[in-house]
Amino acid sequence: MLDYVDLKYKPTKNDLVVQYYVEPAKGLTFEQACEQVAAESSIGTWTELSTMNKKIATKLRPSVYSINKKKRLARIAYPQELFEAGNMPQILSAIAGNIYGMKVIDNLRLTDITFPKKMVQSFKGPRYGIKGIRKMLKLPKRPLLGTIVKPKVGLDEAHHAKVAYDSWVGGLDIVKDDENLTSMSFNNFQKRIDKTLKLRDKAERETGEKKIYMPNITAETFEMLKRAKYVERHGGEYVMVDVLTAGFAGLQTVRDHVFQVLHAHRAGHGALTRNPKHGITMHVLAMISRLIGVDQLHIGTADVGKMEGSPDEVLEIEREIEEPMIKGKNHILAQDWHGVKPVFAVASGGLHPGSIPKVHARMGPDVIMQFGGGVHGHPNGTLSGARAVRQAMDAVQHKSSLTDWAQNRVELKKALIKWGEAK
Ligand code: CAP
Ligand code: MG
Repeated sequence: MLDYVDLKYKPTKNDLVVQYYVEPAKGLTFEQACEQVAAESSIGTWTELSTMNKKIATKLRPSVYSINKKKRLARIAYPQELFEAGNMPQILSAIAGNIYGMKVIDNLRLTDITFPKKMVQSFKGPRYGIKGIRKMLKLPKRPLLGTIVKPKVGLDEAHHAKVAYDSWVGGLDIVKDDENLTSMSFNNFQKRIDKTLKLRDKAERETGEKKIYMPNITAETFEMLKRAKYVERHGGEYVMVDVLTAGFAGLQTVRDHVFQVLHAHRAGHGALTRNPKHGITMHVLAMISRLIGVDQLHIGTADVGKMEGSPDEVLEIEREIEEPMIKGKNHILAQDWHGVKPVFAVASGGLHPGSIPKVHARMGPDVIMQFGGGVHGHPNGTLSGARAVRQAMDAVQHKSSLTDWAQNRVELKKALIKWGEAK
C-alpha cells in the first residue's frame, strides 16, 4: 500500500491543502483513518492495484503532513493536478465525496481549504462584490437593510408587489423573495417581476433612493438563465439563487451567464454544517460560494435571531478564524484572495428592529440585515415595520439607544414593545 502519512512533507504553493476533523472507527488509529481518507479522495482505493504505476504514485500522491490527535485534526496536501481547474463539482467529488461514507471513519468534517493561486483564478469570483454593490446603491458606509416578502409563499403577484412597495417607501433598501417562492400557480414569476419592478421604480421616484428587488430564480439550470434574462430585460439588477439546492454547478452556470448581482441564499446548508463533527463547515461553503462568484451570502446572525449558529462560527466567516491555515488568511468573505472581490455578508432569520444594535456590534458595517417577520409582523403593518427598522438603524448611526430614539418615533416604539431589544 502507498504511504500517505508524511509528517516531514511541507506543502507547496501548488498544493491544495485541506483540513479535516477525523474520528476513526473503532479499532483504527488516527493515522490509519487519515491514510484511507487521503487515498480515497485522490488516487487510491481499498486494496493495492496492479494498474498503479510509479509515475502516478509520485506525481499525484497526497500527503497527510499534519496531525493533531488531541483536536482530531489532520491536514492533507493534494497536488493540484488531481483537480480540474474551474470545476467545483469535480473538486468536491474528490475532497468532499466518497470519504464521508467510508467505514473507516465514524465522523469526518471538512473544516478548511487553501486553494493554490491558479485554481483560485480558474473561477470567476464575484462580479460586483461589496464595493460594486455600495456604488450601485450609493451607500458608502451603513449596513444595507432588507426584507423578505412574507408569507413565504401565498401572496399573489399584486399583493407581493404592494408589500415590496410599502417596504421600500418605509425606508428599506432591499426586498427579496423567499427561498421557496419561485413560479407558483398563484404567483407567476414573470407577472411578479413586471408588477414588483414597476412599483420599485415608483418607490425610487418617491423616495429619491435606490431600491433593490432580488427575485428568486432558483430552478432547473436553463430555466434559471431564462428567468435571469427576463429580470434583466425588465430592468432588474439583482437575482437570487438558493445555492445549495440548485447546486454548485448550477451556481457556476448562473455566475458565468448572468450579469446581475448575485444574492446567495443558503437554504439546506444545515444538512452539511450543523453537526459539529461531520459534514462541511459554513466557513468552507462560504469560501466555495465566493470562489464561484456570489456577491452576497447568508452567513447567519451570530446568535441574535431564530437560526442556529454561534457568534464564533458566524464571525469566523466574516472576520477571523481561530487558527488560520496560512498566515493572514482570515475574513473568509473579505480576505485578500488573489484578486477575488469581497462578498457582502447577509444576516437574516428572526431579526427585528431591536436586534439591530447587537447585529451591528457583532458583524460590523459590511453586512446586509434582513427582516421578514420583523417587518411584516409589526402591529401596524409593513410600512410601519420598515420605518421601525430604518429608525433603529438611524439610532445606531447616531449612537443613541433604541429606547431614547423611540421616544418620538411611534413605529420603533411599537416594535420595541412587541419584540423588545436583543441583549
Ligand atoms: C428570514 C428568512 C431566511 C432565513 C435564512 C426565513 O425570515 O427569509 O430565509 O432566516 O436563514 O424565511 O426565515 P425572518 P440563514 O426574518 O422572518 O426570520 O440566513 O441563516 O440561512
Ligand atoms: Mg427565507
